[in-house]
Amino acid sequence: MIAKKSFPEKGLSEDLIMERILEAYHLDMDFNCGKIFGSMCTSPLEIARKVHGMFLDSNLGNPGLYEGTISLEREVHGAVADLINAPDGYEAISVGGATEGNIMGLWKARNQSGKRKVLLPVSAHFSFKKACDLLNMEPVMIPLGEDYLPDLAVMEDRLDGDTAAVVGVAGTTELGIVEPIEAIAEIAGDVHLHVDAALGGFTVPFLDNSDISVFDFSIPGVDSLVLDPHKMGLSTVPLGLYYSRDEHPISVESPYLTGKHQKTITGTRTSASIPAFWSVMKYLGSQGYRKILEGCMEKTYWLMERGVSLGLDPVISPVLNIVTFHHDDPCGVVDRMAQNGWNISRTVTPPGLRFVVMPHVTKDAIDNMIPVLEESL
Ligand code: 0PR
Repeated sequence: MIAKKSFPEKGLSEDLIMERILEAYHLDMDFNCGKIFGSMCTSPLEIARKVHGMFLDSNLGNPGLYEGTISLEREVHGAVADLINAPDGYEAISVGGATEGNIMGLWKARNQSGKRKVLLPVSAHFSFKKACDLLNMEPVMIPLGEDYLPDLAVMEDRLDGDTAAVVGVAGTTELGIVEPIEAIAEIAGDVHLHVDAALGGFTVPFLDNSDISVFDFSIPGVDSLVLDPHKMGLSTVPLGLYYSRDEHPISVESPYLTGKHQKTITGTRTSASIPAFWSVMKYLGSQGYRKILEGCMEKTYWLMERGVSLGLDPVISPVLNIVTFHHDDPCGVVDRMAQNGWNISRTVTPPGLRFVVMPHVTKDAIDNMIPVLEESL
């Protein structure tokens, strides 16, 4: 527990405030320090920072006051709908990130089916555990095969008349695998299929790799999908985009506000990050994203090679910008690295060391990290 301190009685001068603020600011790790390998977020583009700062007042929980933000939101929703092949009649909702989007998808599935079981590959992000708990749904875990893909035979076997939803992941948190959504859709049949494309949404469309399977609404069985501008969308936190194939059926009336109803879980909600992302999208275009991702993939393979030269064994050949090496004591390595100021993360299935090669990870940063990793193994 944090000790109680008296709430400030008298105001302080700006100078005194900034002294303490700067002290705290410099304690935070900076993406450009070259030591962050465990984050799926990155330093937002300069234009995103600038625009985000301009829209601090905006609150789409009360949309009638923010016509400008809404107009940019519509453009974002439309353009991203094109990126993920959303069908006519789709609905898009800006959310705080994939956690919220995953809850929205399962919420829709539960209410429409009146059922509670969710088939969840072991690879699925822990946010689904929150979703199931909140929605009183029952996760039915689907094991992974030797290739770390969901065991489709088991999935088929577990799907029954009580199943509300099936989940597939495009860009798994631990390995960056794009699961075979098309095959999962075939198994799901009429059951709601929710795709978590938090990472894959802004990577797969920009990779020229025909080996990566399709994950989006071009598969008729995909009912809902979330993707995160605040990850490889390279914009500011927090922003996720939730898409539903048809109208999202859940809303409550919001009588005191300018909007007639709210569909989001949060009331006052993420807003400045929408114009910020609009700017990034316009600034980079597909070409810009492609180029940045190409750089990330080159560095990903470089990091893999350097790891292999230390005797580490990559779990898979990287598909997206994540390298994971098998390791028996990942917690120990992560802790030893952290003691020296380096941030890497661990995986559970299988136990391993995970490196996320976001745009802030430079080749020099990799070269500087490798000797520290060697000492920490
Ligand atoms: N789905 C997938 C596939 C994810 O990888 C994540 C987050 C989520 C959903 C949840 O997204 P939000 O946290 O945006 O709601 N995965 C990252 C991870 O666990 C989250 C993260 C982000 C971790 C930034 C560290 C960090 O610095 O690695």
